[in-house]
Amino acid sequence: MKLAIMGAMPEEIEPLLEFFGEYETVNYANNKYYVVNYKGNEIVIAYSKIGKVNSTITASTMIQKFACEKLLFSGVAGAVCDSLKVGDLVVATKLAQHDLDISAFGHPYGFVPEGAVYEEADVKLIDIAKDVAKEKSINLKDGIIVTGDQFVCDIERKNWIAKTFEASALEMEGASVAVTCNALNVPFFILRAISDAADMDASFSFDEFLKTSAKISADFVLTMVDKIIDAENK
Ligand code: 4EZ
Repeated sequence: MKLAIMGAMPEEIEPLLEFFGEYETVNYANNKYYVVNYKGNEIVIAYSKIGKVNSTITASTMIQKFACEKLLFSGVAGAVCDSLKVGDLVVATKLAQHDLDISAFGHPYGFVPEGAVYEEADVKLIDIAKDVAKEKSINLKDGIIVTGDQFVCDIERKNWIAKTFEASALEMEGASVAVTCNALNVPFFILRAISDAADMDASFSFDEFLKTSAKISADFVLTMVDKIIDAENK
């Protein structure tokens, strides 16, 4: 089978490339796609660059050009609930765009006509993640992850987002990847390790913990890959 694993920043996919070691590099649409052969399966790895537009291009390319049948996202996020601390893993049950706003017309935040506020992630992939977490005694939380084209480092904005979307964490790519995958009928999974608390210290915390948290997320996704392949070949 063909599997996509994406991140937004180089740091988010470096542990993956290091693990697989050998890959072919394909240049396409202003980006690089790293193609790995793993146990007879093709795994396409890429970092999209930050934000909703870039992540949409990458997810779409992985599906439409590289024919990936499932997509996993690995990266870091800001926590917007008290129970998530730096280094904690959170998997998205569903995702929304917190900066999408046509509320002037009476629509809910995150909604546009013919769309939906929330995009749901694949339940089977979430179940595989929960199995992995249980086996390895890793504390994996699930929750709503929200996405917008802004690095949130303001307590008022953070609290508004948390309340409006019942969110656990926020970042800048998940919901756009979700919209893309659901439109193209490709099961997806969004995992994030916390790097900061989206408050006034967020940029410092992010700089300090980007690498370590990105590795926590990437390592977890790697442990899922074998299980996903096994489930596929059953
Ligand atoms: C976006 N990513 C941050 C990119 C920051 C700096 C050069 C995750 C993230 C995030 N996004 C971690 N913490 C965040 C926060 N507080 N707000 C938004 O996906 C680029």
